[in-house]
Amino acid sequence: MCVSFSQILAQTNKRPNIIFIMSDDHAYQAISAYDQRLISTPNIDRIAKKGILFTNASVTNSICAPSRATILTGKHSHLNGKVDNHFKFDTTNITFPQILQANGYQTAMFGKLHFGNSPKGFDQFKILPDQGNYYNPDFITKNEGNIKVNGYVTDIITDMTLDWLKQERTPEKPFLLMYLHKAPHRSWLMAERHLNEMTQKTYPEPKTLFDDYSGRTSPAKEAEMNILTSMSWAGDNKIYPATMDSLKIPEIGFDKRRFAAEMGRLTPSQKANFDRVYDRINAEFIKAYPSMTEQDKMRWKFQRYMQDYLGTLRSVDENVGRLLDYLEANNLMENTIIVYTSDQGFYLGEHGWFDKRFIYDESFKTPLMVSWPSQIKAGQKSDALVQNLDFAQTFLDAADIPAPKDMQGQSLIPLMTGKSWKRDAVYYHYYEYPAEHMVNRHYAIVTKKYKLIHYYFSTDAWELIDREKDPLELKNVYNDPAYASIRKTLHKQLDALRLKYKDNSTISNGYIDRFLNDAAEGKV
Ligand code: SGN
Ligand code: CA
Repeated sequence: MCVSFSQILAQTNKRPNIIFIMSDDHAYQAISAYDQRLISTPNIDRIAKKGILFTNASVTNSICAPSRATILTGKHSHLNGKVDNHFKFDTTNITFPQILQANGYQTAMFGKLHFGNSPKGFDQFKILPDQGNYYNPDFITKNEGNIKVNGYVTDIITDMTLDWLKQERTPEKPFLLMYLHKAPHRSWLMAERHLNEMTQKTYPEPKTLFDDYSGRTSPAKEAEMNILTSMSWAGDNKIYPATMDSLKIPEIGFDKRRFAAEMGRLTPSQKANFDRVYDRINAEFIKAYPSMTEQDKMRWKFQRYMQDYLGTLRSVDENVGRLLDYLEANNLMENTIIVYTSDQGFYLGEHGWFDKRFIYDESFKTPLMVSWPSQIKAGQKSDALVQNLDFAQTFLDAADIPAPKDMQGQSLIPLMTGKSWKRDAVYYHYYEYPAEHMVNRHYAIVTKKYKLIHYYFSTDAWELIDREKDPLELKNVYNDPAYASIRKTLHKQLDALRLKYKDNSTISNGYIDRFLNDAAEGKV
């Protein structure tokens, strides 16, 4: 006899708790469950060991707030309206937390949302305004107004999360807890306790650190996210303004202003700890700089970038461990779905880049692991083409609540519990251009074997990437006669996918007019 999932739920008579852990800009290359070259993340890896690790998870639009909007609504950006970071989320959208709350779930959110407004459907929230700050951050809270909390953001968000579990959770109800880190977002300020250790390490360079972008159409070369030419000395690499002045290094980007804004938040004792470490780095740099070639500078900046970026992840991993320890000690693992993911991936020097936005793997793909010991077998790995679009329906399915018909994802529950699940291709659309980092607009179809990408707006260019033969994604084979037939097939599939997801726009939602208006008013 075949027993359905809802029958199993009815038998156990207990809907699962859901803990959604998301970091901001966490590259899968920086999780040891995926890749051991850069950092060890034993606590995050615990989730993969207890459940399932996805090696082909991706986002529909690789940028922060749009990814979050897709997660909450289960809809692509062009339908939920949040196509970019600049404009507020449209709160007339129905989100899965609202549906869970209406169906008896207790709901809470702590950390970064980045919507420009407060979330609906939460019994409790404490969120960072906009991007938030690493040190002594402000929070917008549901019940206490705006507050400032002293300390380090990753520790504070975890404290809030644990306090809620200990003091506010109603044990009779299932809960949804969204635990959303700011780290490892730019400008990468790590906790004081990791400064000394993490600034003395050296890291292996990615194979494509010196990519010259010659094998692709113009957007890769035109983007402003190359570590050598777009990463700022002060704000990112922590080269102090006095050092820059003495060496006559020209500013890149926002540089000194952003640097001053972040550093200005530190207490004198925090500042002293930073100075102890960064003074040493500045002194070394002053000696080395005069004889550095451009290649040396790239290498030096890459190392500084990795030290600070990975430094912020040390506390994410420690704090995820604190949460998991609490859940284990309080018998809350068995029937709790725990997700660890990021709002998108990130370039850690691949193609010479930092940041995200592009559809090339390191930003298009995102880490994803899920545990739910009572339902999901431990130690699994899946290369299925799953997306952030699927979370809403997955959670509603787990709670046995029908999803609204206009959600566009697919529940991952059958896939994770060994039932049949199928998807041949996913759709991607990035819009935020012209804007910081200057990544042209593009939409694409991605299968396990190929990517067919259309860059439009300030250009009109197609790329075809053979993912199996060219895993580093260096060569556009769109005009190679050997790919004529696959190109034709992919074009057809892309047209069908755009129809299925109802995306017939290229210039979406008057975005460009709003952007230009804001630019004219000095808001961008
Ligand atoms: C900030 C960063 C950018 C980053 C965007 C979006 N610049 O503007 O490098 O791409 O956020 O990031 S900074 O100089 O202010 O650090 S997102 O994760 O919110 O989408
Ligand atoms: Ca992000």
